[in-house]
Amino acid sequence: MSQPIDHLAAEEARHFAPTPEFAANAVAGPDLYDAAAADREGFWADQSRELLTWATPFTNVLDWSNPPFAKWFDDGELNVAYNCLDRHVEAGHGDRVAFHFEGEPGDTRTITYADLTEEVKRLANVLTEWGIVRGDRVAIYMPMIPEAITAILAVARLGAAHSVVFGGFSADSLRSRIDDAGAKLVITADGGYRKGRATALKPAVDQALADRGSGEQATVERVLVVRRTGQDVEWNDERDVWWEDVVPQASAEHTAEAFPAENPLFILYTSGTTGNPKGILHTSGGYLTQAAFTHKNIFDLHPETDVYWCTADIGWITGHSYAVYGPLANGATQVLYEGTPEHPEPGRWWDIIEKYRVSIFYTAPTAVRSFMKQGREIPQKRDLSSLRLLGSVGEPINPEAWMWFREVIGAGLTPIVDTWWQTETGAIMISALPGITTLKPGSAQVPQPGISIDVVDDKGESVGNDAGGLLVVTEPWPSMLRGIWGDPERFVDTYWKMFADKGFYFAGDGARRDADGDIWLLGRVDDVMNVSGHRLSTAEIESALVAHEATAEAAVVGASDEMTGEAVVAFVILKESFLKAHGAEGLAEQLRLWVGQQIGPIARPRDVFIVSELPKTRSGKIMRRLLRDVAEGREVGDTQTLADTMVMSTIAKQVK
Ligand code: 6R9
Repeated sequence: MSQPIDHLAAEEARHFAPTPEFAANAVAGPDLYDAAAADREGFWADQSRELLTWATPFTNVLDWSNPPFAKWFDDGELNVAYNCLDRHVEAGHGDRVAFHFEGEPGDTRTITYADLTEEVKRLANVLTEWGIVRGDRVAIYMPMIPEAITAILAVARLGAAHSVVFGGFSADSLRSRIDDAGAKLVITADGGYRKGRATALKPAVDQALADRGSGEQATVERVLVVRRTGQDVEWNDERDVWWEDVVPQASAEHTAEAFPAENPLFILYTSGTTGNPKGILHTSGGYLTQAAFTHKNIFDLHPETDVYWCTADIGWITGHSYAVYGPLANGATQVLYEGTPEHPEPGRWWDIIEKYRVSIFYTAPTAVRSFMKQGREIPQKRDLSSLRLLGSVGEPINPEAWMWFREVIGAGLTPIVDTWWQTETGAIMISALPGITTLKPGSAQVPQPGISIDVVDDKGESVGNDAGGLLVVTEPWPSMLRGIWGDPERFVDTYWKMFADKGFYFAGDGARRDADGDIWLLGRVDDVMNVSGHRLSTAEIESALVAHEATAEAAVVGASDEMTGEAVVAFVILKESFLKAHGAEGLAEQLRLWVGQQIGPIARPRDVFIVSELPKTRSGKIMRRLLRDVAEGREVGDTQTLADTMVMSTIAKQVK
């Protein structure tokens, strides 16, 4: 088979060139592409020198002598926290706001770069006293509060590695991550606020550290606890310490030591489709270079005037690279919000944008589609005129969701950057540059300057324009993962074996290039459906469904079928306004025919089920594997990573 994925959808005809005003003031110009094309490694070296402050300048750029184990800038030394904090204060920007914090109950704090630097220094002194040194691992299990940012940066400042575990994960998940990384310390809170309630975190930490069977070694010596909600907690006097009892008292003097560029910065666990979560390892100099570069250029950051808000939780890679490291390295002013978009009512995010005059807003398609479902009246009641750039990450954004985002949230004017990347890539790899690229709704568009991407067939041969295939990265990049913690073999097997002879990184995503060479993501290769020998992508059929006026969100899967091998089965959520006006009568059949008209009879779903929910991971990605179980009438598989475990029984009922 030469073409691993068929491409059926019609070309997107809507194109949006940057306005002359935007282009004239844009941070990134076409010279970036020229420089990177002329000398890729030299380009990254220049960017790194320009964007970061190195204590010991590097002379080596890339060491690729032992692929796939890369080293970037490896004879240089820097301190990552110094780059995010002290140097901005030294440059006279201490009074600039680093974070406008908004708690879910409505409490607020304004934290300047000077404040944050001081707080990180205090915590670094506490951790030093406790014996945390370069190379140690520290687990962070916290709500989205300023202390979480402080914790991340204090650990980085000491040259230790953090492992942030999303606060919504269970005690079991926390335990396996603490153990795999061999963490010495856990930083947590009594709890946090979500959906109008105080949720608990400390009990999960207690449980994760308790009841160890024989032979199990607990590596954790101390637990540092922020008092956020004031709820009662169990206390272990030998192990647990309140933040407020030690951090405010600690000295605010602390000199950042420089560490080698390849010093581990963090481990972040990501669950693949099979097996245990993988501890993705990122290091310092290359990671920070690409995080800062992409943040500045893709989000067109003007640090003196912009207010930037990335809605991702710090428990995900997007939170690491675009709510902590990239923006802070660039001296940006950010919004940090603790809670959910629906509390106390569905307009909370828009209230926050209005209140802080947010100018750059980075979120996920799942959020956009849930706003589409609720209706445009909610955002239209707020003043969103401060917005000048929107971003999307996490899944393909369907063209209709893209249009809605631009029209309803972006006043029909703002550019949208659809950014493709992964935990493993560390930073954005494919995206428009907003002052240069003519935007196409639904396409992630172009590799970033200095990034080499291709779409290939199973043999690793380029499929060329206007064809579908597998997305690969063909050259090492600065923020690439350096491995899987403790498992080099799995690192090689998972990402590099598929195209070993070519030395390509296999991302696991399907993609196609259109006639102009722009890249469209087609979904995970594991989710591709084989219907009568045609290999269909999830993204194209889902986008066709979302293009119908009734649909807010859709997921399709392949279910085994006697006639066709596999058949397309669709699960659709309707817009509330449509339901009210028309009801769902006859709609399933209409949607079947609609897909047939939009992209051809081969893609027409065998079944369309109207449902009220879709199964999603906690970071908002649709879990099609579980829908496949429903579609094939099987018992639903492992639902541990679901945000809401009740969803599957709701869907099962609606399908019957
Ligand atoms: C950053 C992040 C990575 C996977 C990736 C792909 C999907 C992310 C996307 C996108 C289409 C985009 N993905 N961004 N698909 N368009 N703009 O999400 O990291 O959680 O590791 O997920 O997410 O399938 O391979 P991570």
